[in-house]
Amino acid sequence: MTKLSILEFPDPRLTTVAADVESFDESLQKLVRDMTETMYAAKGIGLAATQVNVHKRLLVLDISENQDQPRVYINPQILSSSGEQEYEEGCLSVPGIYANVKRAENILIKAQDSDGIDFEEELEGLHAVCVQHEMDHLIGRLFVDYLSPLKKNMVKKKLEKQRKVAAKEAEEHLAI
Ligand code: QAP
Ligand code: CO
Repeated sequence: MTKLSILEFPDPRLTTVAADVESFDESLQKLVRDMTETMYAAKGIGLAATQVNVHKRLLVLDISENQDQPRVYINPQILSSSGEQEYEEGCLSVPGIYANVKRAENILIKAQDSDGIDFEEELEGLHAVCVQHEMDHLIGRLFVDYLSPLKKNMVKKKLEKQRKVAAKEAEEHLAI
């Protein structure tokens, strides 16, 4: 298995709109395994293909407490939604940043599994938030896009600063 690298905001590749998955072949199975491993290694609960620079409509998630219930949604579609909930979201592509986002409370979703078999699911709560967040990635949207332009710019600055500090620390480490 391969750990994939995760694109970070404001990388323009994160704004790419993904295309439908058409072949459910061995390379798709490997991508699902690699994405799941990458999500677990990064301590995430959800990951969309866009985040690993693969512009196909699939996402993986695991919202279980023991991180032992991986799920995959291929070519997901929301058939209906209702209600509203607000959740403090984060994102592996926006590390260290959290903000409240309002989304539907309940969704009815249709997707395919890794064999290309159609299924429908009714989701609520965190599971519904996670699928909506990951489906946004597939159309090039991030949770920070729901913030005001001012706040979004502050997020950009904070990430630049974090990366600068991390680079400097790595350099000092080498010098010792
Ligand atoms: C999306 O997010 C999500 O900043 C998945 O330093 C978020 O897995 C769905 C993470 C909230 C539902 C509710 C973020 C890990 C993971 C960070 C994630 C970080 C380390 C985020
Ligand atoms: Co995300």
